[in-house]
Amino acid sequence: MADAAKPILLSGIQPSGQLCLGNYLGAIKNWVGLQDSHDSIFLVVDMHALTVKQNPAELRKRCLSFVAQYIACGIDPKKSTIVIQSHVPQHSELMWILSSITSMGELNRMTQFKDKSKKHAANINAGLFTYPILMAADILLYQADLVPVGADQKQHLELSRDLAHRFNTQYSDTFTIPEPYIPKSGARVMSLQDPEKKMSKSDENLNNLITLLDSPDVARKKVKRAVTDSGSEIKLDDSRPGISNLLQIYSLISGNSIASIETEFEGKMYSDFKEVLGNSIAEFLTPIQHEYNRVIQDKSYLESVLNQGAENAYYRARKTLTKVYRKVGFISPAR
Ligand code: ATP
Ligand code: LTN
Repeated sequence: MADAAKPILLSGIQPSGQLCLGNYLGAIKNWVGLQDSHDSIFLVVDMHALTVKQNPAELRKRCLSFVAQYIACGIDPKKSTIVIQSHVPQHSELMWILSSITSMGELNRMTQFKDKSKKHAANINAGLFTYPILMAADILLYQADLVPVGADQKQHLELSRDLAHRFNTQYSDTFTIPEPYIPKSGARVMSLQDPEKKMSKSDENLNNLITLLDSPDVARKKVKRAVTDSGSEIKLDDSRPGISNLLQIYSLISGNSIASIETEFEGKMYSDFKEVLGNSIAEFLTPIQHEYNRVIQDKSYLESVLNQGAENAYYRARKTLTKVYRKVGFISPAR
């Protein structure tokens, strides 16, 4: 698993809502593609999820379900480390150290904080504000070289890089400066009903997203209901975000280029295109769901994946944190 010759890759997803096509196309698809060439760590970031109100029983269930979905999408626990964030206490310990070198101004600029504060106006908690520091800790703790994420995480990654650089300069070389990996297409899949905003797994309107566990029929229906624009041409066009989004999704799922899809559907109607797209999404989801249903029932297998993941991650995290504590001037505890 930990292979010194390979660059280190790390990413994570919050167990809030249901994993959706946006999460898959923006992040998980690339995790799968990169796991052979990288020493990879994939987190289920349950501590991040607490920044929005959660039902404890559901959160617990969802964490396990996310692990099973990672595996069903093609993450192989024999090649990669899958970890639940709260299983490794060093994440919050490193966060505290990094908090002292992060300025309020830097956090104030984060657009996700602004967006989420608007969305959860009754619960603008300190965790929501300091969340990007925890994300930086997740990454720097494992000395990650590469972080595959969707476009919405670019700003958080820049902060992680700045903090790594700042710590290295203030003390001495300690952290690897992580590189973002943001795909050229798929980095921003848009909502089906409101294609001006991104598809988001915790959207209350489930018609806005296709989840990885939607039945084929539900997925087809959601595609059918998706907002398209006035006009009838099936063409990529910035002024028509609805059809452009569907085209991009189809291109990513089918592997066909946008140009070849435009040719395929020349002179056809939106409804023809939506039918083909709905079927291709259903076809894409079926084997994932089949594998998910197998894995989620095998509790002892999931437990062993998580135990192994936590053990491996803990060892690596402790190594970094020991170094960090020494550099900032903490005395090692007496044994
Ligand atoms: P939430 O609605 O709970 O905030 P989210 O769907 O925005 O969730 P995150 O947990 O914030 O998902 O992100 C997980 C990963 O999926 C990140 O790498 C993020 O960039 C990526 N991602 C999220 N939404 C999209 C999207 N619409 N298109 C592409 N990538 C996305
Ligand atoms: N902030 C991310 C989730 C996340 C993450 C990470 C992504 C938490 N820690 C470390 C990459 C690396 C989000 O998607 N909202």
